[in-house]
Amino acid sequence: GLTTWNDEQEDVATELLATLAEEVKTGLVKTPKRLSSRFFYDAQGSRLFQEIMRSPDYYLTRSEYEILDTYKSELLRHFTENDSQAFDLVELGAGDGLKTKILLRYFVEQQARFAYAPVDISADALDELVGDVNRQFPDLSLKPQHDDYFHSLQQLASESDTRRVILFLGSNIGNFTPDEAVDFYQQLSDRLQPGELVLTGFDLQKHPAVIHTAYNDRDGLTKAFNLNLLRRINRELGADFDLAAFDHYESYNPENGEARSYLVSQKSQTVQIGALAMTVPFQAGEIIHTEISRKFTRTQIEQLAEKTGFVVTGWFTDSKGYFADVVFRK
Ligand code: AVI
Repeated sequence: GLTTWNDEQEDVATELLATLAEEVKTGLVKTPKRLSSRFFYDAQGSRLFQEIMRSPDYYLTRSEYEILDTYKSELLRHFTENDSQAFDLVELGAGDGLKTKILLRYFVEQQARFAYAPVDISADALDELVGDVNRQFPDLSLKPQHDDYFHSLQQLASESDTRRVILFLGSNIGNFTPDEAVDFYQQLSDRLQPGELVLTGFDLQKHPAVIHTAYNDRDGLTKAFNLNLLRRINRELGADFDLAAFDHYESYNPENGEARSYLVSQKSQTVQIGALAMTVPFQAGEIIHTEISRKFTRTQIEQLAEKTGFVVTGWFTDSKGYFADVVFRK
């Protein structure tokens, strides 16, 4: 019933607050300081990310949108094994589901037999998505889950009556370290049965200037998104970060395909974190590393599949060759 669901939501929220506290406690005493981008997505962070996805400089979303729109019928053939098989579409990090709705609409039109199971770390984004999908596709069966990827992976049963297709879109995979990425597919591989699929959106290596611009957008949305992490820590952990005293800096290294986000202290200052009884000193110009957004080569993607027990059975790119949606089959 409703009470149980609310209780569960509260448990998840309490757990997320505890992980944020732990992250801040350990991350801000490291040299260099660091905080994980997984904490970007509170209500405001999710909204800012939606704005980033509409920015003309953030090409990733448009590229993937083009791919899904162009290849939706081919993707459905992959998902149903050419045989109108029923499947559960499990989307990790669904967000506002803007791109996924292209697939949902087409699959519903084609009367595919499937249920949609979105998973997201942001309760607000998930609530919105569920409301939206219910309105647009009233007959589609929905199984939402408020959780982070790793936890939801652990909940993924190793056996299922319904064939599962896992969606991991938007280059979310790029926010993992190489080791985390291997670990992620290994966990999937361990839980999926032969014939089950993972469709992942990978941002590809390209002219470094294009990538650099995507993370240094003209409207300062990426800057606001990055700084919002400090606002969240102020609110949830009673800290007193002065947002005006920090700047956003993003570098892209074309040698290893890593875009990295930093917050930069604009002056020598001290920050109090009330809930942790912690005082954090910053020197002028000192950074907090907040995010990695990795860009891939085709070879790296194929090696990732091979290493973790998958076979690449589908490779779809946009007309510019900026982005790839790739089918891994267990
Ligand atoms: C969610 N993730 C794939 C985005 C990215 O591109 O790494 C988050 C983001 N960070 C800055 N802009 C967008």
